[in-house]
Amino acid sequence: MNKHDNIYASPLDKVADFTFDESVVDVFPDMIQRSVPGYETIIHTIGELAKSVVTSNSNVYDLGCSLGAASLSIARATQDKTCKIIGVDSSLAMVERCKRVVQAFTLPNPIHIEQGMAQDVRIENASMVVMNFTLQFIPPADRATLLAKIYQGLNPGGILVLSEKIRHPTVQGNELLIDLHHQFKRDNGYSELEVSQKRAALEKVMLTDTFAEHETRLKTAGFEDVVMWYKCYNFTSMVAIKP
Ligand code: GEK
Repeated sequence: MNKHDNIYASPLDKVADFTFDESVVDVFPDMIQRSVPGYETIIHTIGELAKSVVTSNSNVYDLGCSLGAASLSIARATQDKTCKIIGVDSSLAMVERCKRVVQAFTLPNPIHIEQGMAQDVRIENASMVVMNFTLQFIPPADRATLLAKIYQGLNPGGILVLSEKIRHPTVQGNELLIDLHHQFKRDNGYSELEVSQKRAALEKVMLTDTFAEHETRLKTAGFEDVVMWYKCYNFTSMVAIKP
C-alpha cells in the first residue's frame, strides 16, 4: 500500500521550492499517480516500446529514474534480450530508495541505479533513452546540449521517450489546461490548499516548454521524427526516433 501524500495539506507560512527529499520519496508513488494524468499508461507504454526497440547487448538509460518505475517496466518487457538498464537520478534520497525497490525484484536484465545529473551521464550504445517527466526540472540552458548528447549516444533506430508537462502557447488555452489538471487533482483527493501550495512550490523549479519548443529542440538535436503519442490536458509523452 502506497503512503498517502499529504505534504501540502496544512497551511505553510512560506512555501519553499520543491525538492525531491526524503519526505517526497516516502510518498512518491502516490503523489505521481494522483498528480500526473495517464502516469500508469505511460509507464506501461514505455515497456511496450522497449519490446520493439531495445536490441540485444545495448544500453537503456532512464534519466531522472525516481523510484525506477520506467526501468522496471523496461526490464519486464525485455526478458528475451540481454541489455543493461541504467537509471540515474540527482536526488540521493531517491537513489537510495530506488536501489532497494529494484533489488526486491528478480530480473533477467540488471538495473544499475546511480546518483548523478542527467547532464553528466555518458550515453553510449543506447537503443532507448527515457526521460519521463525529468527534462522539465533541468535548467533550460542545459536542455539542447543534453538532447544532442542523447542523440549522439543512440544507435540508429534508437528512440528517446520524452514525457513532459507542457505549456500551451496562448494564455487562455494554457489556463484552460491548468484548470482541467487541477480538477483532475481535486478528483484524486487533493484539496484546494494542496493544489495551490504545490503549484507555488513548483513555480521556480519546474520550467515547462510548449510542444513546438520541444519539437524544434529535438529536431535541432538531430531527431527527424518526433511523435506525440500521448496527451491529456497539459501532460504529454513523445517518442523521438533516431534514423
Ligand atoms: C518516473 N521518471 O517515475 N538529473 C537527474 N535527475 C534529475 C535531475 C537531473 N538534472 N533533475 C531532477 N531529477 C520518473 C519520474 S520525477 C517527475 C521523474 C516528477 C530527478 C528528480 O530527482 C526526480 O526524481 C525526477 O527527476 C523527476 O517515471 O516528480 O514530476
